[in-house]
This record gives sequence, C-alpha cells and structure tokens, in this order.
Amino acid sequence: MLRRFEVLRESALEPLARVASRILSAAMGLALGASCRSAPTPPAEAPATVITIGAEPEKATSKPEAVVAAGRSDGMVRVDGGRYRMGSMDGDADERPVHEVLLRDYEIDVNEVTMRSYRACVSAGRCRAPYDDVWWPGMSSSDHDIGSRNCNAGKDDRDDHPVNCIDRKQAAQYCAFVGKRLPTEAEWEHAARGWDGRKYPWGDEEPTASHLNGCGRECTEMFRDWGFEVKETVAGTDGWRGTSPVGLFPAGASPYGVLDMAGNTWEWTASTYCGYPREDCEEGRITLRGGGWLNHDGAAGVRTTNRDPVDVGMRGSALGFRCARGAGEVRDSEEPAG
Ligand SMILES: [Ca+2]
Repeated sequence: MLRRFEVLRESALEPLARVASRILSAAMGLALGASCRSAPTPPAEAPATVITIGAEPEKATSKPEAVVAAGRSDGMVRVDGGRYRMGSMDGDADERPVHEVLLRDYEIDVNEVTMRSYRACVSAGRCRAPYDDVWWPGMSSSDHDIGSRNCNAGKDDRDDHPVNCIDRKQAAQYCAFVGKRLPTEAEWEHAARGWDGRKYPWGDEEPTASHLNGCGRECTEMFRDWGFEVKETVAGTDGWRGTSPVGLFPAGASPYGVLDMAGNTWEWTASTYCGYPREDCEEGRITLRGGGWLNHDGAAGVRTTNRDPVDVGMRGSALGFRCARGAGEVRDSEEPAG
C-alpha cells in the first residue's frame, strides 16, 4: 500500500519543500523510512478482528444505554463492546474499506499518560526513563536537533504533560506496570468516535483552538523562528507550542468523555500496521492514532480514523500513549457477526 508519507517523499517536490517536510517529520518524530513488508503476522496484542465488510458508518445511530451511563474509575472510562464499523470511505486509502469488528467490553484511560505518572514506573525500576531526544531509522543530525527540542524529559514544568520521546516498548512497560495494556487500533478508534461515524472526537465541526492542542500560530511561529514553515492544524493560537497539560480541552472530548484523542500527542497502539481488513501487515511497523501538537497534514491528521505507521523503535516529541484494560477484541472465528 502506498502511504501518504511515501507519496510525499517520492513526488517531485521543490527542494525547500523536501527539507520542510523532513524537518516537520523530525519534530513529530514520524518516520519517512521505507516500509518493510512481510507475511501477515497479527501480533499477540492485536488479534485479527475483521468480521464483515460494511458500508460507511451510519450517522446518528442509537447509542447503547451503557454509553450514556458510562462510568469512570481509576482514571478510565468503560466502553461497552459491540459491533463497530471501523474506518472511513472519506479519508486516506488505508482507512478503507469500512469493515465491522466486534469489540469486547473494555476500559480506556481518559487522559494520556503524564510525565508524573510515568515517573512512578521509572522509580519502581519497571520502566526506562523517557529519552531527551528523538530517534527513528534514517534520522539526520538536523532531524535529531529540531525534533529533540520538544522532548519533555529534564524539564521541571512538564509533570502534567504527556510523557513523550518514548518508544513503544516503554509505553507497553508502563501499561503493564499499572495492570493495563496498550489499546488496539479498533478500541482506540471506537473510544474516539463512538457509534455515529463522526469525523473528530467532538463531531464533524472542523478543529478550532478550543478543541485541541494542535499546531496553531504559536506553533507555526516557533518553527518559523527555527527557519521552517509548517502547516497549521487550527487557526489562531491554542497557547501551547509543544505538548500541553493533559485534559485541558474538554470541548474536544469524545462521546465517552475521553480527552486529547485529537492533538497533544500521537498515541502508540498495540496494533501492527496492516491494510484493512487485516492484510499486508508490515512487521515492525506500528499504527499511531490521534494526531499531535504538530501534524504534517494539518487538520486531516487529527481525524478519528487517521492512521500513521512508524517503526516500533521510534520515539518522537509529538508521540505518547494511553492505556486500556479488558479482554480485547473478539476474533471472527470466535463470534461471527451478522
Ligand atoms: Ca499548540
């Protein structure tokens, strides 16, 4: 599958645009590296889930009572399982086809994991400390310099900000430390989108500076000071050049009350990057969700169905995570739909 990144890299861009896109990638900690295809091998954390191929999700379908009555405990929100139509016919090629998955009941963190929370795992000797720099395959020295400036490690005013500049192993280590696990892609998307096929966690309204910490004027000006032009996610300013404290944008809450599912940081999932429905999986490449404080493609990056694959060892300044808990997705062989 030809990904947007590859399209960008291989198209006849002007040299300056090439540099800008590369630097933008550096700041986000997202890879432009070539993908490594292999035989489909669904990972243990993300069992195969495809049930049927469906149409675009219907708008305004009735919500299960459990959604309305969703209760929170331990900083999590409970999500009742069911048949969920995953993907979008309006987004990128890898968001198609819309297909139905069965989700078991699960819980997901309301907020992204903070520097403060992560530190407890480090103190217990169960997690490696966050890095103070970024890394991904093929990174240049300038990528490293620009990208590392917004790592939160070593900065004493970031306790309530999401932990960033951590690889997927560190994210998984933290979730295990607190008795949880990383969410699968399907779990993540449903928690962000609910049952009515919305484009963003809050609905179909285009993003504003009150919905999320994206790349507003504060962000474009920061990069301009560094000599680069980046694409804005929102008009005006959201007030945060890099990450913001978690949970600061209630107007951007998902139907389940989950926060920062658009913006602040991209989020690691449990899922290896595969085409829909689960085919042509790319071993060693993991799907990120949610968009971050910087998005190379602007508002399109924070859509609920957007997917971006990166190397499993990558760490970026716009990349964090949240955890989930529960039995996980239902395999099609276990409980066919329809
Ligand atoms: Ca911002």
